[in-house]
Amino acid sequence: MSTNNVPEQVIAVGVVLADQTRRVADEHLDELEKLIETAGGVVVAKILAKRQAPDAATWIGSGKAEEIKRLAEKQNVSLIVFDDELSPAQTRNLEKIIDTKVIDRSALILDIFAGRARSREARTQVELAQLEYMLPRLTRQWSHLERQAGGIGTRGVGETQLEIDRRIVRTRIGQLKGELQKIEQTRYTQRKSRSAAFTVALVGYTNAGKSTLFNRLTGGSAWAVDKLFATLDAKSQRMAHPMPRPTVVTDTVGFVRKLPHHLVASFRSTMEEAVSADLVLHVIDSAHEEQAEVGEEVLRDLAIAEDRIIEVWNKVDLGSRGFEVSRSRGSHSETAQPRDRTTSISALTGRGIENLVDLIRQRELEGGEVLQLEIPHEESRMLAKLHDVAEVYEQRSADRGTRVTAWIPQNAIDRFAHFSVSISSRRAKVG
Ligand SMILES: Nc1nc2c(ncn2[C@@H]2O[C@H](COP(=O)(O)OP(=O)(O)OP(=O)(O)O)[C@@H](O)[C@H]2O)c(=O)[nH]1
Ligand SMILES: [Mg+2]
Repeated sequence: MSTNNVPEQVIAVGVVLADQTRRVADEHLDELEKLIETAGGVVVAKILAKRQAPDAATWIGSGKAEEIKRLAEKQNVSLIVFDDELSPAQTRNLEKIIDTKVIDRSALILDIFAGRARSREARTQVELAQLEYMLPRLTRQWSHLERQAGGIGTRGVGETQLEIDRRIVRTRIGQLKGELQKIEQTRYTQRKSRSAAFTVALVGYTNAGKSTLFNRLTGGSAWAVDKLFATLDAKSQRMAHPMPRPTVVTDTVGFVRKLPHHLVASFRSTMEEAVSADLVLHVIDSAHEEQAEVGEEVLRDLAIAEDRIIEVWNKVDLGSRGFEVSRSRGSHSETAQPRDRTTSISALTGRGIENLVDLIRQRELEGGEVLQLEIPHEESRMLAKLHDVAEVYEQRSADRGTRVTAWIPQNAIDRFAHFSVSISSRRAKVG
């Protein structure tokens, strides 16, 4: 938004419709303010317009727009940001009345993403989303010019230019889509060739504490700050705690209410990849219970089975609310095998982390069994195979063979079961 060091003065505008409560509208406007700050602006006024229904031409009504114009002049404001998505015509009408640049929440979020994207993939995704957002709005500058130049005679030229512009944008969109496909393909191949590590993805609302938790689990140094969309690139690292299996944790882009749908479409493959993890930790800020729904919706939309998700209520150091919430929400498990689907932590202080790590350990072991085997010396090929597919915890040579304690994935158990020297305990476990 601002390129120099002087922050832009901004007015944030929201609407309370008849079926909405003031509290929710205020919350949304506070979040918009945070987004504006993240983009480098300073909010000098927040305006909530009460309406039965949005105004077709100006969204907030022309009277309210006039009011904003006066305020903008007085406060030296250079940008008006609307919390709701405006149509290209509404933006145009509002700019005409207020005589100041007007953007909506989508444009603001795209701007933040554009400023933050680092990897080639993220940059490509953001540019694609920006161009898709821009395409239907291209008429804008030209309609201004057309009016200035005076209709007859100039109109044809303007339209031709507009068509050229549109064609350039469409061509670029096509190129970007092709590039993304290639990047995805490479990533897919890399993933397939990676070792059979257990994967854990951290997902959740922006600012919930995903990167803070990521750093705690991996000993890493992801950027964790009180800003929205601090993380734009999925980042993976080995778990630092001793685990039953090699474990890789992935930090991801946060969600936000009313995320521009072009952006959602662009980032979908990254999200899909992240949530193809063995386990998804849905990180929720306990002080913002309402944000949990946004995350749940995204997870539902990505078709993640509920039993692959653990709800992690974070920031419990700020109050005890998270504990109560997680208890009441987690109690109604529908599967035959009820298990811990929710836990509370403070990623900042470390409270509850050991418990969470234990939950992850439990999940890692679920897909197989820990067995004690004795593999005869003449079957050394089987021992090599075991090392390929299993996690070997202990191994020592005995008289007749090699004694091994290992976690073996379910689909390989049949091949090794007859070497087992702990059949009884295994039966007990299965039963
Ligand atoms: N009090 C408290 N603050 C926390 C806790 N966990 C994270 N925070 C703070 O919350 C802010 C956001 O944390 P991040 O880890 O960057 O959040 P994120 O989910 O990665 O956010 P995005 O990358 O923007 O989506 C930072 O200022 C953290 O210090 C916690 O358990 N307690
Ligand atoms: Mg982050």
